[in-house]
Order: sequence, then C-alpha cells, then structure tokens
Amino acid sequence: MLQQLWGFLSLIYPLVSSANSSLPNIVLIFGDDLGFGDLGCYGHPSSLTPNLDRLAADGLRFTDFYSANSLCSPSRAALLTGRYPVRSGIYPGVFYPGSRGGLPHNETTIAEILKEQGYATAMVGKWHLGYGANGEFLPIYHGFDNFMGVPYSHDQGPCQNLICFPPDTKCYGGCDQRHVLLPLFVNDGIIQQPVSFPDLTAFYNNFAHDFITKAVKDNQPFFLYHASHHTHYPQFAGKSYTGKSLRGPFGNALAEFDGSVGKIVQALKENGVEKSTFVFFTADNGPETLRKSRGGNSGLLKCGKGTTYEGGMREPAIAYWPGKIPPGVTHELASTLDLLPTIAALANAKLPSVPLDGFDMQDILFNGPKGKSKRNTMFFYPSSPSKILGVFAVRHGKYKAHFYTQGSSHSEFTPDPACNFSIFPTFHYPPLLYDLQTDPSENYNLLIGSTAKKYATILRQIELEKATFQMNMQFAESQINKGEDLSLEPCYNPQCTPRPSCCRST
Ligand code: CSN
Ligand code: MG
Repeated sequence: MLQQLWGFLSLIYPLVSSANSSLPNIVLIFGDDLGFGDLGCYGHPSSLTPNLDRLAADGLRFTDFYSANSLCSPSRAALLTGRYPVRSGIYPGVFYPGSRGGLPHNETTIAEILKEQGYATAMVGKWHLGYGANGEFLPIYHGFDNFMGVPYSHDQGPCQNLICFPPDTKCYGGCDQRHVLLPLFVNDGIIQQPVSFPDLTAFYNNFAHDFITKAVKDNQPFFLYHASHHTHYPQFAGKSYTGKSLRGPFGNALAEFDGSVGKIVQALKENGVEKSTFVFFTADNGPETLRKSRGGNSGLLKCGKGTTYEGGMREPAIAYWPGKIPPGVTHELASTLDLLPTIAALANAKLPSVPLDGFDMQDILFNGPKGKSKRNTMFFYPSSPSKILGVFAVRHGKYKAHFYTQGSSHSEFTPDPACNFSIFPTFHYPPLLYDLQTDPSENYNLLIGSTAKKYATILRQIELEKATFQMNMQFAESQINKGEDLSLEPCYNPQCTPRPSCCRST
C-alpha cells in the first residue's frame, strides 16, 4: 500500500514541480550608496561597469526610479515590504550592531511571499534590518532559507586593515571603534570574525552560484537577494579588482560589484534559466559625497545621501529578462516600493493584507515604449521623519514640490551649499516647485516671479495628494529608538570577556 502510494506520488511529482518551475526565478541586486551618475550606462566617464551596462543594453533602463528613503535601513525595509518605512517603524536613521529593534516579524517580506509559493530563497550580503537578541531579526527569520553576509554596514565596526589588498596597504577608515569586529554569518552562525573584505566577494559569488545551481537541480523556482556592501564607505576590493578601474578605490569597489553581477548572470546561463529569470538591479540611497572622491556621484542630480533632493533618492535601475522585457529606456515613474507587488504578480502570489505603497510595474516592464506606470506620485520622507513635519517633498507627474529641505552630513563637500549638514529643516511656503523633466537638477523654482500663477492648479493638486496621503499614514512605533545594548552585538565567543576584542574567531 505504502509502496503504491509512493509510486503514485513519484508519478505526479514531476507534474506538480513542473507547475512550480513555470514560475519565474527572481534575482534582486542591490547596490549601496550608489548614485544616479555612478554607472557607465548612466554616463559616468571613468567607471568600469561592463556587466551592468550589458544588462542595461539588453534590458530596460529606468531614468525616474526612486528608493523610498535616503538611508540604508529604511530603504531596505521598503524594498522588502513594499511599504514606506515609517509604517514598519524603521526610522529615524539606521540600525547599529547592538540595536534592540529590527524589522518587525509581523511585516511580510518578498521572501516570505515567495516561500509560500514554493520558492527556494536566499540572501547574500548586507542586511541592515536588525540583529537583535540572539540574532532574532536575521534574514532567516524573515523568509530567507539561506543567508551569507554581514548584518549591517561595514563601517559599523573597527574595519581598518580588514578592507585593503595587499593587507599592509594604508586604508582610509573612519570606522566605528565602539563595536565588535565585523562578523560574517552563514544563516545564524558566525563563520569569521573579523571578516576579510578582500576575500569576501569570492565567498559571496560561490554562495550565489551554489544556491542557483541547487535550486535548478531540485526543480524549484528561486529568489536570490544580493545586497552588496559595495559601494558603501570604506571602499574595498579583492586582489583581482585592485587598481582595475580608472576611478580609484570607489571605481575598483564598483568594478568588483559589477563582476558579481556578471557572475550571477553567468550562473543563470550555465543552469539554463536566463530566459526564465527576472533580474532587477537598483540601489538603496544616493552617494555619500562626504567621502569626496571615495564616495559616489549623483551625476546631474542635486545633493546625495541623507537628503530628499533628487540625488538622495533617485537611483539607477535596470530590469532584465531576455525574451520577456523588450530592451529600451523608460521615463516612467517607479520605485523600490513597486517591486513587492510586481514580484507577487509574477509569482501568482497573494498580496499581504496590510496597506501597501507599491504598484505592479508589469505594464512598464513588458509593453516596451507603450508601457505605462500605475504610479503618479512619490512621497519623500526625510531620514528622521516625524508626523508633525510629515513628508518633505512630493513628486507628482513631472513636478516635484519641496515643503521642507534639509542638508545632511552624508552630503557634505558638494559645491552646492544646500546639501550641507549645517542646513537644518527649512520650511517653504509656497513650496519650491521644479519641473523634473526640463530641470532634473532642481535649479529653477517655478513659483517665483510673474509666471508663478500658472502653477496654481498643479500646486493645489499636490497639496491634496499630500494631505490625503498623510491622513492615511500610520507611523509604527520606532524600532531604532529602542536603542542599543552593546551586549547584544554578534560575537563568535558569546560568553567571552573582555568585549569586544574577545569576539575574534582566530
Ligand atoms: S547606511 O550608512 O547604512 O548605508 O545608511 O553605515 O545614518 O547614521 C549611515 N547613519 C552608518 C550609514 C551610520 C552607516 C549611518
Ligand atoms: Mg546605504
């Protein structure tokens, strides 16, 4: 009887699993502190990004794509939940190694949605959505079957001498000395502390390759979330990328990241799944110009990381799916918030029953030049949002209105004084209004001078959108204000003293 049942099951298994394998694989690639002007295919003259440039040439390149916040943790929360990060409590600022809080478990991530549909799920790289007590917020507790990476930024620990090749090279590091040495995790266990950054990319590339190969062999659709530490400060690159680019340390780091993109696409080809995989690339927030030539570049956009100007939040973005996504360039408005609904639709999955801020992008992806966005508005919260001040800026169609502007320490050292740290939140009424199609650099306020009256209707419309949006916005309790407890930081020898130095794995 048991044998007959077994026979029956193995007979129908291929039918069930081939139904599964008709679901597309999903690869999400996320850069860090990478600006609108940093890639070759977005006009940078000395960057070396042949793999990303090829994805752009053979895929769809976005010109008007936004992250949902100008800092890392909130931007990543929005990417994985399809919700403005104030809804999940990921504000103000970012998580630290000993942060008590993390992405709440009642939030639904893209990984959880896809797991429900039978996907194998993995994350490689920088998490930055909390570690918490005993690693309770790690990716494996948010829908990822497998994780290899560092749970936060690599400047959030004493990182000097970990990042350079050869090892005795002078490194430029203002790394945070308060914390434990940077840990490399596999799932919820530390395999190396401190992690050796010049060797890290090879580890990640192999992990991604093996994950893809195994999922294909198991006839399982897969979701890979590759969130690079590149090109966050301090810059690092392994032996094969050191000195490779004309653009110095930032360029070498970017080239190494680009190399990983190439390796992922190669693994898809090798396993015969390139034509059944949706690949999407973008980045978390604008460039950290504070690092001068070792930081990124927002190109013709104003300011960078930490600000609600275009340079803080408009990002390069590329969608790639040969045979399905017609190659081209789109000027449609879209956001990281739109990835969850889009991916859910591709995987025939149900949407979580919570307020979502994203729109299905399939029409933009699959309909070539006729593809239209369902999104007509994007709201810009600052890096320390509050209910009282509300959204700082609103993009509606081609217009953007700034109700508050503020500089940021991350955006120091541009020639534009508006970006500087010393500029506190400044209220504008009437708001500053820019036409981002004729003036993407936000130089020429339309609401001054004799023509201002012409824009009364658009201004009223934006104010109505803003009021409606804010009326419906629920701020969750802040996870970041729960503060830090240094004893929660990840440590290879959990009971050891004295911390943090005793946490070393070798
Ligand atoms: S971020 O960069 O994680 O990419 O946003 O590494 O805002 O205080 C930001 N911050 C450390 C960082 C601190 C970071 C902050
Ligand atoms: Mg970042």
